[in-house]
Amino acid sequence: MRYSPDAIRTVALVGHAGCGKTSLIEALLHQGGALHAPGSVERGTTVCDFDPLERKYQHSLSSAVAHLHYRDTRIYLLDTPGYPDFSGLSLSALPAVETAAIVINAQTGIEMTTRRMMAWAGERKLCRMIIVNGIDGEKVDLPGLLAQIQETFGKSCLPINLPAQRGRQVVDCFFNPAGDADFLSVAAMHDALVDQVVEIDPDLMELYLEQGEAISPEQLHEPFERALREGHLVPICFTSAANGAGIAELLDAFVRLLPNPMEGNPPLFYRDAGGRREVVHAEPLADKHVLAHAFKIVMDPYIGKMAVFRIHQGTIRRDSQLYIGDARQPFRVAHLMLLQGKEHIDVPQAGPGDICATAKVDEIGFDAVLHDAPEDGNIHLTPLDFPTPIYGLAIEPARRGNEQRLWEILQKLGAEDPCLRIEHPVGTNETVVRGLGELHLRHMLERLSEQYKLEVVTRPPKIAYRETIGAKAEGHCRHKKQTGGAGQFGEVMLRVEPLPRGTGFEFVDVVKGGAIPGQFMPAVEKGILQVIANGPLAGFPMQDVRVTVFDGKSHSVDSKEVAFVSAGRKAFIDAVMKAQPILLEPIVNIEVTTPEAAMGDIIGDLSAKRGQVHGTRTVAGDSVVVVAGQVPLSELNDYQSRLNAIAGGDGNYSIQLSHYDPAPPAQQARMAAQHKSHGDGAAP
Ligand SMILES: Nc1nc2c(ncn2[C@@H]2O[C@H](COP(=O)(O)OP(=O)(O)OP(=O)(O)O)[C@@H](O)[C@H]2O)c(=O)[nH]1
Ligand SMILES: [Mg+2]
Repeated sequence: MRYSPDAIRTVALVGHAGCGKTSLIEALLHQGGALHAPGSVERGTTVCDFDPLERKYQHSLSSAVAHLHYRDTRIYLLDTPGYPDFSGLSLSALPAVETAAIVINAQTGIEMTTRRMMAWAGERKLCRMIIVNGIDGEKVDLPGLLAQIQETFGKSCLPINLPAQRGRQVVDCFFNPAGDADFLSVAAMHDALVDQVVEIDPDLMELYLEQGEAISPEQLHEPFERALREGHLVPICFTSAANGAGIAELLDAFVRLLPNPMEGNPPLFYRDAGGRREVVHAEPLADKHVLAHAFKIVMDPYIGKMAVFRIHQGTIRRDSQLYIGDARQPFRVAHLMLLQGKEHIDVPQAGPGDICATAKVDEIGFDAVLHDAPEDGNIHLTPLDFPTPIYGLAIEPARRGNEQRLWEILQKLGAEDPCLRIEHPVGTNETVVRGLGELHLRHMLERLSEQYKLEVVTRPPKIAYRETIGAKAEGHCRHKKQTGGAGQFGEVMLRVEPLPRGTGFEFVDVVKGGAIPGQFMPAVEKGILQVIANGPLAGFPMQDVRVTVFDGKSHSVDSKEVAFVSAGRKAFIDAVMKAQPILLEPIVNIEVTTPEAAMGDIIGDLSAKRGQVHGTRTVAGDSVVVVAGQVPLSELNDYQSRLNAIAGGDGNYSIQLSHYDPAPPAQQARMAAQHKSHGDGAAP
C-alpha cells in the first residue's frame, strides 16, 4: 500500500540508556496492530534489539527502524541507542525524521543524553516532543520531574496528557480535557497549551480572545505545527511501556499532532556551487526528482552491505536507476525494502517520507545523497556535528598473516559508525581504532570475535602527543659529501620561533642575493617538513613553529636537491633542540556521571590525575551528579574500571578533546629518553 506524504509520520526515539525506547516501540507496535504481543528487552524478544550483542547486554547498540499502520497513517519509528558511546548512531538517525521524541525515564529524570539530544535535535531544527516513560514506577516524583523539565528546557514544554489512576492511565489535556489527573488540573493544562499555541499567530490570538473556549482543535492544527517547528512548543506525553498507560494516547498524538513530511522543517540540503552553498529545498512531492539520504549503513554477514535511507523528494521504484552523490554511473535498485527490525519487506515503490533500505550496493556510504538527475550530484545534506572519537586502542591480529583481513573488517565497522575511526598514524606502525569510550571499543572487539571470528590483541595506543618550542633559536647545517665523482653540497641557516598555540607551522624565506638558489627552497622546506611530521624530541608531530630561512650557501656543481633536503632537516633539528623543545599533551573535557555518594571520591581522583574540576550539577532529582572538568588524556587509561570501582558500577563518563598543554617535565624527559633509546634521537 502506498501512502501520500501527508499520511506519514517519522519519529526517532532518543534518550538516555535504559529510559525505555526499545520497550516503548514494542508497546506502540503492539498497540498499532503490528505485533500480536509485545516482546521484552529482558527476554531478548524485541523487534528493535535484534542483534545478539544487544540481547546479551539488554541495551540497544545501533539504531533500528520499525513501522506500523494506524488510522490510515504509516508511522516510522526509529529506535536509537542511549549510551553516549553509541551517540554517532543515534545522532545519525535525526536527519531521517521530522520529530525527535526525547524519552525521559520517570525514575532517573533528566540525564546526560536527555540534555544532549534536546540540544542536538534543536540544532537540527527538528520538531521535538518529550515522553516521560515509566510512570508506573513506585517511587517516581512526576510533579517534581515536570517542574525540572520546564526549568531545564523552558516553559514551552507542556503536557498534552497527564498521569491518572496512580500511573495506570493518562488523561488527555488537549482534545478532550475532562477527568482528573494525579496532579495538576487538566483544564488548566488545556488552557496553558492553547495559550502557548495561539501565541504564535496574532490573528488567531485575536480570535481566541473573542471566541474564548470555543476554539476547536482543528483550528489549532496549523499553529500547533508551526509552534512545533519553531520550538515554541515541546509537547510532553506520559507513558508506561510496562503497563501500557499512555501508549494508545501516544500513538494518537503521533497521528493527530506530529508533523507529516510537508509540515516539518525541511531537511538541510544544500548545493555546492563552486565552494558556495546554495540552499536546496527538497519538496516532499512524489512526482519530483528523487532526493534521498543514506543515514545508516549495515554490514550484514548474510545479505552484504545494506543502506537505509530516507526519501525526501520523488518516488523510488524497484529497478529505478539512481546516482550516488557525484558518481557518473547510476545503479539499479534491485531490492527496495521496508524494515521491521531485522525483517525486510520488499515493496515495489516508496515516496517522500518513506524510510527504506536497499542491499548489495557497495558504493553507498554513510551520508550519501541518492538522486536520479546527474546535475544533482553536488547536493549534500548539512553534516551533523558528531563528537570526536578520541578514545583509542591499538589493535593487531593474534595470528600473523591476518593483517589484511583485520584491516578490511575494521573498514566495514568504521563504515557503519560515524564515530568509529580507523587510523594508521604516521610514524607509528600501529592500527588504531578510535571511538567515544571504552564501551564503544569493547563492543567493536566483541563484534570482531563473535561476528567475524577474528582474534586480536590490543594495547593502549601511543597518545597523540605533539611537540613545539618555547623560545627563539638559530640553527645551521653545512651538508657536504664527496663520494668519488660528483659531490653533494648545501648549507642552510635558519631561525625558529614559537607561535601561539594552535597556529600550526609557518615557513618564511628571507634569503637574499640567491645565497640559496630559489629552485632549492622547496627542498629546504621538504627537509623541515620531515621533522615537523616526526619531531626531534620524542618523534611526535610539531606545531606552532615559524621557521625563517635567512642565509645559506650553494655550489655551482655539487648543489642538488638531496643536499638541501638534508641540510634543511638538520639545520631545523639543530635550531629546535636549542629552542627549549616542549612535549605537548592532549587535554580533554570530561563529564563524569556518578551517584551523588561517590562524588567526593570522583573529584579527589580527578585531582590526583592532574585534572581540574570546573563544576558539578545535579540531575535526576538529587541522586545523580555530573562532574565536569578537564584532565590530561594520558591519565585516563583504564578510567572506566577505576570509575566502576569508585562509583560501584554506576559511573559513566565521556570525553572530548579540548586543547594541548605542555606535559610535566618528568614525563617529557622520560619520553625523550625512550625516543633516544630507540635510536630515533635528535642527533642530526
Ligand atoms: N517499570 C517499567 N520498566 C520499564 C518501562 N519501560 C522500559 N522498562 C524497562 O527498563 C529497561 C530498559 O528498557 P529499554 O527499552 O531497553 O530502554 P532503552 O531506552 O531502549 O535503553 P538503551 O537501548 O540502552 O538506550 C528494561 O528492563 C525494560 O523492561 C516502563 O515503562 N516501566
Ligand atoms: Mg534500546
